[in-house]
Amino acid sequence: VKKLLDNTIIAGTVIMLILAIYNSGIDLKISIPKFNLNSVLSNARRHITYRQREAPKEVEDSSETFKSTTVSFVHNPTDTLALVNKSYRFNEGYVPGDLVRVNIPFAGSVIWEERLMRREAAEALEKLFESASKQNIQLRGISGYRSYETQRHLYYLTVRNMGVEYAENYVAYPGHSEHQSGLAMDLVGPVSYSQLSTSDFGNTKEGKWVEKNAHSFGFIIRYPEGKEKITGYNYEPWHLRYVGIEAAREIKEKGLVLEEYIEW
Ligand code: DAL
Ligand code: ZN
Repeated sequence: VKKLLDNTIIAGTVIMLILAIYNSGIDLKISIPKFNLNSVLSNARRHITYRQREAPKEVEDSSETFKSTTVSFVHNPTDTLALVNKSYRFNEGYVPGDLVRVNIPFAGSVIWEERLMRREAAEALEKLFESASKQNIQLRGISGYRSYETQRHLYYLTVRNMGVEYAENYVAYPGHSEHQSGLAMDLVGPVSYSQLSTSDFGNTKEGKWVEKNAHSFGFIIRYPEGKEKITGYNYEPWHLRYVGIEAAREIKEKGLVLEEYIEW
């Protein structure tokens, strides 16, 4: 009995030590998020919401835009300049082959999948965050890679909660989202960690910093103000799309959107 007790005490001490290191933020050179029960529970809830609700076929078919738009498959899905929009879509099973966990701070309730991006984009975004942080700009990621299925549920939930018109202006139809490319990330600033992004982000000091500096790291504000007719979406100051430094610089200098740059 004494031996059993001793072993239990030793095992308990080891576990407590591991938990203490885990929560202390000591850099063990492995990327494990700090344990946060609220965040874990909220992720689990969100995941269950996504998985349990079956988006009925009628909801997907309710979109007038998609009934009237000619849709083709994305020509070059793995290219950093791949054009994904209301006219070009990924097939249902497309998953980028080089998704990695992005090592940046995330807003609390972000599911595991949405913490991923393609390697090149992830590395570029980490550099952007590093530079922002040095200038006292506190950003958080809220949504990176989204599978077809996640997008389908997001679209469905948005239609259900906000109506079809709102959904069409802000949420891509499944298969049509840049988030499926693994090259996009939505950001928030410290005032809205727990909220969804709003167009107000563009007026915050974090939003202004992103607008001014994103191109230096290869990112563009994909849905700018004034280009709604071309992009098909309302202004989204929070949605960054990785295109590489050269393209991002040119797009910014010439005031283009990706559709115009690719045709140009
Ligand atoms: N918010 C963008 C359009 C998306 O859902 O991909
Ligand atoms: Zn987005």
